[in-house]
Amino acid sequence: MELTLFDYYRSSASYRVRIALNLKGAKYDRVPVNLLESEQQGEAYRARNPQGFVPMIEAGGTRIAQSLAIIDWLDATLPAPAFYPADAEERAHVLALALTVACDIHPLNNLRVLKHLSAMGIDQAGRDEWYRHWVREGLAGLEAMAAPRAGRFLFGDTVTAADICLVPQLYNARRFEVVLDAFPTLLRADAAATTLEPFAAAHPDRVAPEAASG
Ligand SMILES: N[C@@H](CCC(=O)N[C@@H](CS)C(=O)NCC(=O)O)C(=O)O
Repeated sequence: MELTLFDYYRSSASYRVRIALNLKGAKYDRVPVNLLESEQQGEAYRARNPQGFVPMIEAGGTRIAQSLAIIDWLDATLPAPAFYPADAEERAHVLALALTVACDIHPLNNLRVLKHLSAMGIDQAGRDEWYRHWVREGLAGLEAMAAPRAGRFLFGDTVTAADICLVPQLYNARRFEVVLDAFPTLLRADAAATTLEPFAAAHPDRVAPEAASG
């Protein structure tokens, strides 16, 4: 099946989907949507994804938005390696970790939110403080939730959807110079995951427009 991913190299929700596609060994084409030029708001893109967000994937005649929906669809379509444990309670735990990033941390720091803070007169220092505050608070919760059951990765010794969400969030946190020392479990899982080629190949530096043009 032909897969076309509409994404932006630095978008952490897009980064999640690139990791997931690579883990499944899926071949896909990328169509970059430049968020800094507001292409996600343009008529052409909104005709494909009315919400005006990346990522979005086209698979045959189907379009799927929302990174966790895409990841779930990939998991149902290409079963190995599974992104969630088979046990129902363990699955719920992994999903809770993933949702902590995707629903509680990331949306507060989305581009449109930061732009709106700016429109309300909040300066760069204020926006940075907003960003760091919510990331620190969110990661503290994630650390406490994950630590008792973490192994090499965020849950046990196998990569799950939780790691797929964690790595892009920490990438983002580092860009905004959030101090991460208080989160040893998260740092351990991040270090283990980022050595794996499916994660490394999804990194923004590897897919940046400059990387593509050599
Ligand atoms: N819940 C969505 C969030 C998608 C999202 O927020 N994408 C960001 C980039 S990481 C975006 O397109 N932002 C555009 C904007 O804020 O205008 C998902 O997981 O796919």
